[in-house]
Amino acid sequence: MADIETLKQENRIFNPPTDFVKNATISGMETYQAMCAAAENDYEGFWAKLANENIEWRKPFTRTLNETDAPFYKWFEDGQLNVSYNCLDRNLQNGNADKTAVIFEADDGQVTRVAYKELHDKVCQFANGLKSLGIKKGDRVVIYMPMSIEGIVAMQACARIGATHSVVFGGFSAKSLQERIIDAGAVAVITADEQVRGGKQLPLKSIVDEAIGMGGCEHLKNVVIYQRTGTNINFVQDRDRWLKDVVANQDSTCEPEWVDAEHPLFILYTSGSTGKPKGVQHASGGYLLWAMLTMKWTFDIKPTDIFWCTADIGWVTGHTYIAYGPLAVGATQIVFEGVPTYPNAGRFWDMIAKHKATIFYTAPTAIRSLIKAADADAEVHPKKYDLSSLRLLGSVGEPINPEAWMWYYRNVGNEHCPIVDTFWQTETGGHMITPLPGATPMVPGSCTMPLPGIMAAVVDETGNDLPNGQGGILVVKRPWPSMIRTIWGDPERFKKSYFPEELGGKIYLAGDGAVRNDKTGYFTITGRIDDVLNVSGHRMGTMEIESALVANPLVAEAAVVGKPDETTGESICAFVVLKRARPSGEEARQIAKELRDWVAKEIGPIAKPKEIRFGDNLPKTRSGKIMRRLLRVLAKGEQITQDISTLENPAILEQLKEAQ
Ligand code: 6R9
Repeated sequence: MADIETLKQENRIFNPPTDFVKNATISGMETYQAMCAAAENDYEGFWAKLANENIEWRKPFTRTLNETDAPFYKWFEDGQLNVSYNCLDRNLQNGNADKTAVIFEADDGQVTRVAYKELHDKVCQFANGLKSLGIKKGDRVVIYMPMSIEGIVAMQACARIGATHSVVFGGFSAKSLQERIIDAGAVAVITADEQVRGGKQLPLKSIVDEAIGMGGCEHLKNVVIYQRTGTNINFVQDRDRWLKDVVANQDSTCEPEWVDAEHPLFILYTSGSTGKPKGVQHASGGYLLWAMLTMKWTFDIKPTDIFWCTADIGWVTGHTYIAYGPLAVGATQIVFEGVPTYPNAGRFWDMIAKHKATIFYTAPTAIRSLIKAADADAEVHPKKYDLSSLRLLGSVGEPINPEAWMWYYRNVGNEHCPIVDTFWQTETGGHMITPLPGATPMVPGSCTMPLPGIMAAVVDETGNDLPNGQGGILVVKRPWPSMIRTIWGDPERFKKSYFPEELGGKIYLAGDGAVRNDKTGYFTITGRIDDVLNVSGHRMGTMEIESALVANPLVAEAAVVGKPDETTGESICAFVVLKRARPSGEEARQIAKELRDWVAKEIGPIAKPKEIRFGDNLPKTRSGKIMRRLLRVLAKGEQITQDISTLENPAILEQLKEAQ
C-alpha cells in the first residue's frame, strides 16, 4: 500500500478533458456542488425524486426513508418493484430489444453476443425453470458459477421470482461453499460442470458435491448444472439437474414477482474481523437505484458506450457493475470468462481493441501486474494496441498507487481519459467516494470526493469531526439507499460492526482509515483499520486464515498479518507455532507448503499465505495477547524500534525475523 506521507504530498492535478466535460451527465464542479447542496437541503426529497425518475415502480412509494428502527433503515418501503423487470422488460419497451446487452468472450477467445430480447427470454425461461423446481419468493439460492452469460441469467432469474441469491466466488473451497450454503439456508445451488480459466479446466460441480457431502445442507433440494466443458460428472438422482433440462420447454415470458422495495435481493459473504464471514444483505429498491445512478454519474454511461468491468460476478463489483447496473441502464457490456494473462498479458488490451470498449473498469492489482508484464515484453505493452475507443477508465478494490495511476493514465488512456478511482465496499452496494469524470479535477492516489447524497466524513474514535490533514476513521453520517440492511441471521453483529455505540449507533463505520487533503478536502483512503487484509483486491480476514491454520493437526498457534506487496497490494504472512519442535531447512519448507495447500482447501487458493515463518512461540504481552504490530514490522523485514517492554518473550523475535 502506498505510504500516506507520499500520498499527502501528491500535488499533480489532472483536469477532466474539455470535451468530456461538455457532454458529461454531471458536467462541471458547479453542477456537482449544486447536487450536493440539494441533498443537504432536502435529503429525503433528493432521493425520492431520483427514485421516481430512475426506477419503474409497480406500486409507487409514499415513504422515502424510515429511520424509526435505526440502524435498520428502510428505503421506499411501501413501494413495489421487480429488479429483473427494470433491467430487462424496460429495455424491450425502450427500443433496446435488439441492442446487444452482453458481448461474452470465452477464455479461448470465442465471442457470443446476446441482445436484450434474448437475455429477457433466457431469464424468463430460467425463472420458470426455477419455479418448476418449487423455488419461490424468499428462498435462498446459491450460485457457484464461472463468468458466463448463464451466471448473469441465473442472478436475474432469481431476482425475477423474488428468490434471494448468494453468489459464491468460483475460487472458494468446498468448506467455504458449505458454510455459505448452511448460513444462507439455501434450497438450491446453481453451478457448472467446470470453469475454464487461462486454458485450464477447473472443477466446480465436484466441489459442490464435496461441500454437500460435509453435511448440514439438508435444506438443499436441487443442484442445477450448466454444462460448460462437458466433462464427466457425478450425478445424484432426484437432486441434480442439467440446466438445459430445467429450461427446456419453458415459456419465454414470466410474470415478475412484484416485491417490496426492502425485499432482500441478495446476500454476499465478505470477510470481517472475526473468523466467520458476514452475509451482507442488500435490499431491492435502494440497491437498484444506486446501481443505476452510479452507472450514470460515475461512468457517465451513454447509449453508444461499450462498457467493460473486469470483475467476477462472485464479488460485489460483478454484482453492481455487471449483473445489474449496466442492464438497468440499457448498456452494452463485455463479459470475460478468462484471466488477464492468457494467452498473454496483452489480453485486456486486445479485447478493448477488438470490441471497441469505451469504458474500462479494473483493479489496481491487475494494472500493476500488467505494468510488470509490459516492462518485460514490449509486445504486450498497451501502446502496441489500438485503444483509441476508450474514453473513460476506472479503478476499484484497493488504493491505486500514484505510479500505477500515471501508467494507466498515460499508456491505457493516452492522457485523454479521466480515471475514476472508486472507493466503495460490499456493504455500500455501489460507489461512495470517486471523481466524477466530467467534473472533478483528479489527483493520482485520491478517490477525491463523495458522490452527491453520500455524507462521508473523517472522524476520531468518538465520532468527532477531524480537520483536514488529520488522519482518522472513515464514516458515513446519513443512511443511503444502497446500504447494507443487515448481516444475514445476525442483526446484533450488524449493529456492532457497522453502527458501534462509541459513534452513537447511527453513523456507518466503513472499516477504513482516511485523511482529507488540507487544500482540496479530497479523501485518500489509508487502508483498513480492522483485521481485514486486501490481497489483489480480495478481502480476507486475518482471523479467518488463522482459524484455518489452527485447524491443521500440526499447528498449535498461528497469527496472520499483511505485508506490503508491490503487485498484490498486500500479501499474507503467517507466523506459526507447531505442536512439535520448530522445523528448519528443507523440513520447514515442506511443512510450509503443506500448510499453504491446507489453507487453499479450507478457504480457497486466494487465502494461501505467501510466506510462513515458524517460531517456538509468538510475541505476546504478559497478559497473553499476540503483539501483531510487532509481527507486521517483522513481516516487512524492518528493525523493531517500538517499545517492547510489555513483551513477555523478546527472544522470540529473533526466530521470526526470517522466512523459511
Ligand atoms: C468494491 C470492493 C472493500 C474494501 C474497502 C477498502 C478497499 C475498495 C478502494 C479501496 C482504496 C479504492 N477499497 N476500493 N481502497 N481505494 N478505490 O472492493 O468491495 O471487496 O468489499 O472491499 O476495499 O479497504 O473497505 P470489497
